[in-house]
Amino acid sequence: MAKVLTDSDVRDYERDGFILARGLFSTDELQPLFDAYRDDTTIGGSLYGMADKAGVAHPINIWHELGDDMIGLIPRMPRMVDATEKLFGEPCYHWHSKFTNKPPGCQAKIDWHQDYVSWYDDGVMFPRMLTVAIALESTSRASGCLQVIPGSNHMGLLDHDDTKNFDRRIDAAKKMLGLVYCEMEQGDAVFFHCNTLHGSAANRSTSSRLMLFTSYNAVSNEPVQDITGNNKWGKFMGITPEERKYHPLNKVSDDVLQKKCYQSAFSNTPFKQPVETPDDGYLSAVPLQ
Ligand SMILES: O=C(O)CCC(=O)C(=O)O
Repeated sequence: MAKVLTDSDVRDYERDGFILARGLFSTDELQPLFDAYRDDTTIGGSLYGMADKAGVAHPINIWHELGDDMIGLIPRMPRMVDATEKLFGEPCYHWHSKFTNKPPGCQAKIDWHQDYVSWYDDGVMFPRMLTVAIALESTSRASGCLQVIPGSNHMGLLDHDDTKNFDRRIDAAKKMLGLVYCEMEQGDAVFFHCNTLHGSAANRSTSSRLMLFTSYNAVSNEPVQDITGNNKWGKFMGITPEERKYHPLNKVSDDVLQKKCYQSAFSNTPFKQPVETPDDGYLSAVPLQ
């Protein structure tokens, strides 16, 4: 097992709802992915926009199937999977992954939210899910780094649709619990619980802010198929209830990036497209230029 997290890290994660894993990947491992993204700005034409509450979009690409290109290998590497399983205390499977980018000067914010609000709607019973956010380049407060509210994982699932009180709760949570700006170097990562409140601000810098997010579910927590809600976010991401079911995660060796055991960065991955856009503005899929 790749020794990424210690028992004390697990305790910190349980208390704070996140753990910062500095240098989870090396620059040598990730730079080819960053270069490929920068060289193909449409990502094979798959880019679409996710708008914030103000209707301003930032580019995202989502995938579910994990193949043998870089973005199919990363979610299957022991340092990701073993660490997640140590935090869960049980086996996990891949839920989905995505790039989120904020080009230089991008005014889009990621509004405060808990990821579990969307996965609850997919029919998941327990918040035994997490995301690993990997910095593909350095990210600062100026470029709109990820922000988390430590300890908010203990608040339970908030009603995101009760917007007035939701905003008040966020303000109160910030006052009571504080706010952490996850400024990171390329290769650093944050593991965060699906009920941890998080978001990010506009990019006021002259650099982009490219991140890779991989989410996992505990194997015991497969969605219950007849309570899939309206699968609103699943439709937005183009992921079907069938794809949300447990499927084995075929781990690869931890040196696959180092040894460049891939043909391409992402050209073998079938990216998803929204099949339906919910009418609440902040989830609308905005086509990008
Ligand atoms: O890119 C970010 O800053 C956050 C993204 C995020 O929270 C999400 O996609 O759920």
